[in-house]
This record gives sequence, structure tokens and C-alpha cells, in this order.
Amino acid sequence: MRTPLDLSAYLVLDPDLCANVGMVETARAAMASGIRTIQLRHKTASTSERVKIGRALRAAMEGTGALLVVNDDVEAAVACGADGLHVGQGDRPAHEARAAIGPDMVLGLSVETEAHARALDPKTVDYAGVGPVFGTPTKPDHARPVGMDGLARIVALCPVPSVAIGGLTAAHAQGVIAAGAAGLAVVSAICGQPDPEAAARDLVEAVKGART
Ligand code: TZP
Ligand code: MG
Repeated sequence: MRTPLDLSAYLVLDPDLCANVGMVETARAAMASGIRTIQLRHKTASTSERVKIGRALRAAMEGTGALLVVNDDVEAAVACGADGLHVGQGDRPAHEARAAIGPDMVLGLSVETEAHARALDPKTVDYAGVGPVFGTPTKPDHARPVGMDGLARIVALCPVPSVAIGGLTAAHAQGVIAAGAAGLAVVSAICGQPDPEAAARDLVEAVKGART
């Protein structure tokens, strides 16, 4: 039985943006404010480094009910006991990733176009990360931004719940929820903010407000 995933306010940890406080402390601050899904996205680390950080995050998340997702690295995701794996379109194909992680872990897939949404197999993938909605310096090689209108069109085609990503802040919660996404995934709106706990609270509250 797969653990249910809360996509409403999804934190993606970036080691460079979190350099001041660190990824584990940023995760703690975010969880204190109600963030329930946290992704470790560390592009330059080795698998063993990712496992080490993943285990530290796991320990910090113990008993909180929050879920840990690891970006791209199946081996690290399994070894650190993550709840899920997130793959991009250029990564290992989703059906291979699913075969490697087994039936119980959550699998997320980046969806950048309507064609990607149409091709997504809901028997394999649990959620779509749709974007980038806006251009963002956090991911310099990002695909063409889809905008809020594109987000709504792509989300409508996704056969699984979607979380929007790319250049988003709490101020976009209303628009993103109106576009049909289950929530917002953010990096720089929390990582590296002067007060990550307050920033996370703003996001969680904005999504709650947008839903009522
Ligand atoms: N995928 C699409 S955009 C992006 C990722 C990982 C980065 C989002 O970062 P930010 O700082 O929330 O714009
Ligand atoms: Mg990737």
C-alpha cells in the first residue's frame, strides 16, 4: 500500500540555496510550518553522499508524518529509506524507475508539455510535477515556461494529481489551485530565505486559503 502523498506545499531542497542553514535545518523549519513533502534534489552529489544526506533528513523527519522523495537517484532513494523517487523526462524512464523501486514507493514524474501529460501512465506514476510555470534561475537548464494558462491545460491532461513548479511563491497559490493543481512545489521561496519557517508558513497558509 503506497503512502498517501500531500502535494499541497512541497519543498524541494537545493544544497546551494540552503548553504547558510543547511538542508536538514531547512527541512525542520519547513516541517514545523506544516510542509508534508520534501524532495532531496542534489545534482552534484555522489550516490553515497545522497544516501548520507537522505538518512539525515529521514532521521529529522521521523515521527512527523512528512514524506521524503529523492530526485533521480533510485539507488540513493532505496538506500536511505525514502518514501518516493522523482524522475525527469531525461532521466531513467518511469516504467524502469517503477520496476527498480517496487510497488510501494511513490513515483513522481516531471511533465513539461501537453504531450508529456498525455504519455503519463497512471499505473506507473503517482504524481506529476508540472512546469516550469515561470522562468527560474534555480534551474538554469529548465524547459520553456508554460505560464498559468499552460499549467491549467497540462494539469487537465494529467491522469494523476499534479504539483506546479517553477518561479512560484505563496502569492501564486490562488492561481495554481484555480488551474487545477493539487499544490505548489518551491525551492527558492523557502531555501535560503532569511526565515525559512516563516516562508514555509506563508506558503502552507496561502494554499489553505486558496482551497477554501
Ligand atoms: N523543475 C522545474 S523548475 C525547478 C525545478 C526543479 C526549480 C524551481 O525552483 P524555484 O526556486 O522554486 O523557482
Ligand atoms: Mg532529473
